[in-house]
Amino acid sequence: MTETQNTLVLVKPDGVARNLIGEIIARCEAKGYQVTNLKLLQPSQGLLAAHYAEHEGKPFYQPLIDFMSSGSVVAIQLTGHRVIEGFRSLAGATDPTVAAPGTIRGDLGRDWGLKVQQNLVHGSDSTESAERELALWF
Ligand code: D4T
Repeated sequence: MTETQNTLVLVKPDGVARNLIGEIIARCEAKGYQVTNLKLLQPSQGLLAAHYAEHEGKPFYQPLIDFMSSGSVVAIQLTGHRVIEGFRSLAGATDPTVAAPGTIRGDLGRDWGLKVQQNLVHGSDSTESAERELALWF
């Protein structure tokens, strides 16, 4: 039997502004994952810089930081076997235009013609990222 995993899910400011917090959490719970920690916060520049350190220097970095600090974010610790991979699958591709129908980004997201994709959610991409990110946000 594999070990239970934890992942960090963020409902980004576009998801909060569009009143999709419940819809996004409902999809996680309907899949069978458990919400084991949750908070609504306005992330600081320092927290976002640490969270997105791997993207520093990329053309979408500053627009990404500006977007992520433009409103409230919901941080969720989601728990279950293979939840890191499972939530990435629920979220869909980074680019909401091509994210598969049935996924959060495919069903609820679109391109708004901005410098950064507003794609509703973040999900950790590995066990190392999940541990690092959960320690930052909780
Ligand atoms: P996050 O990290 O938010 O879950 O998204 P992904 O794992 O799907 O994507 P990412 O870390 O590669 O990118 C972080 C964030 O930047 C936006 N982005 C990304 C963008 O606007 N243009 C791009 O070309 C890329 C790669 C979207 C998500």
